[in-house]
Amino acid sequence: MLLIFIFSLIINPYLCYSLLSSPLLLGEGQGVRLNTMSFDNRIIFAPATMVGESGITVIRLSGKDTFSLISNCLSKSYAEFLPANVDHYISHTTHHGYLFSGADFIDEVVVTFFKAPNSYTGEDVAEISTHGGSYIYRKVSDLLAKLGAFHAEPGEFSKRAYLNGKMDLAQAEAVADLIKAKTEQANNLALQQLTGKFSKKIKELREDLINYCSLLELELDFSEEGIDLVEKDVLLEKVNKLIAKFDSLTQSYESGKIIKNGVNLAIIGRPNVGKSSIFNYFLDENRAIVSDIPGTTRDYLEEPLVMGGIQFNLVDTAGIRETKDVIEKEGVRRSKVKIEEADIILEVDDVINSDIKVDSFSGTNNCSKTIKVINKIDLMPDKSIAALAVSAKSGEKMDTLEKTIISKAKELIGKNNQSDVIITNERHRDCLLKSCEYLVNAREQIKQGGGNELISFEIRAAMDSISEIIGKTANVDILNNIFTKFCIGK
Ligand SMILES: Nc1nc2c(ncn2[C@@H]2O[C@H](COP(=O)(O)OP(=O)(O)OP(=O)(O)O)[C@@H](O)[C@H]2O)c(=O)[nH]1
Ligand SMILES: [Mg+2]
Repeated sequence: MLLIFIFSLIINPYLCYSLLSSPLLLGEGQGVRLNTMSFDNRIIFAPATMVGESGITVIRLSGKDTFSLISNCLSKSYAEFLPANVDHYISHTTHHGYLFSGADFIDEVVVTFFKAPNSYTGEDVAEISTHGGSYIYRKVSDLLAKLGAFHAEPGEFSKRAYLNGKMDLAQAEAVADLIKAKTEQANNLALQQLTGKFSKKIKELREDLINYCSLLELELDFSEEGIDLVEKDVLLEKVNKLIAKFDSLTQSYESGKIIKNGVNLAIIGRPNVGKSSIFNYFLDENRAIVSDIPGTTRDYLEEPLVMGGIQFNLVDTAGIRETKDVIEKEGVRRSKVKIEEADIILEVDDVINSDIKVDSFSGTNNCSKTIKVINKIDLMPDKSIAALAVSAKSGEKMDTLEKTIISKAKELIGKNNQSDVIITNERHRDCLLKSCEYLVNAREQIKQGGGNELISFEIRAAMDSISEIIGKTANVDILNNIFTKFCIGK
């Protein structure tokens, strides 16, 4: 057995090489395999900062002939167009100049040059800093279009970075996550993905799969000689371990999605108990209408909120009661949808009628995701109430309620977080699930004494699915779906 192991180790590098250069797989530094991608050389441009009343606007250009385009509009003098020596500019240097459209002076600018391949996209990139303001942006935008550049699509710079091998697909997705991050935790997760920690984990799992495939297929080549390279018991154990790893990664998505998208916190309860008052208290503004008329909130309201470093989506719902009013009925129906979507439910009652239970809908009472709270404690002279009791009006005990919500959210985030790397992306979770299904099939094949071809087929399929995460295999639809969600200019 030991000899076989050593033998397999010796020949593995060759096998890995031959597998990696096969049409199915691509190894490091070999770019990406794309089904129908056509990669254009147009110069693209977009604002990289918000356009409007601001100090400056940065306009980013990328593409093969970017520098010659700049040389057609950047002047050393503002009195007349004296072309700047763009060809002599060194990469990563910034140059002051004047933008001209023909003989018309447009703006005094600073341009930073990044020469391919040492740029974000891997192409020649220029970033023009103009004065802020939408009029100037429009003038510069018209000028660039006149000189042959095209408005970039959302995420087109990052897409080019990916296609030019500057980052893998998971890293490109992390760029969008980083921009959208509103809390330190979300920011850290995006950074973990951007710096390649997550991709490294995926590559390690992929390497394991490649190695198992290699051995199985090599054994097939030696089948006539009757050489056994793979002990099926050992392989079964390894596949079991891999399935466990995939499971724990997949489960981490439950935490990851909450960190990235926020904890859905729904405030529910009978009409008039003070749900909207609690909602306004947490937001510190009169966002929802509050009145003593039961049934004031008709449609739900949703607002983002950060508490204790955690992102929440705070939802105020219509008071739940039996009603014949068609509009209120619809409000109640929508509230119930929001209750279903909630990660944490704040079930509110008040001291006036706290014996009346909110049980006209199913599945929320006594559930671990529910926090029960009694409002309007200020109206009660005897405050020896057992439950968590607050006053949205006076603010009494509202800090205790906030702490309770934060600790419940932390519990929720920590619950499925046993993996050293956390998944935050639904696409990655789906690829892992698919990959895991193939591994389970492979396990069945091994158990039933299936041939190497069948086991190897399943493992290869598992490998293909996991490769999609980092974009080793990807088709144009997947890429479009990913990059169109980016903002313009990134
Ligand atoms: N005394 C007292 N009154 C409160 C408190 N919180 C809310 N109220 C009053 O209770 C009434 C109802 O408050 P809302 O916040 O509109 O109640 P709601 O649960 O959103 O009601 P609906 O939208 O109708 O379901 C208003 O008159 C509030 O001023 C509180 O802590 N103490
Ligand atoms: Mg309300």
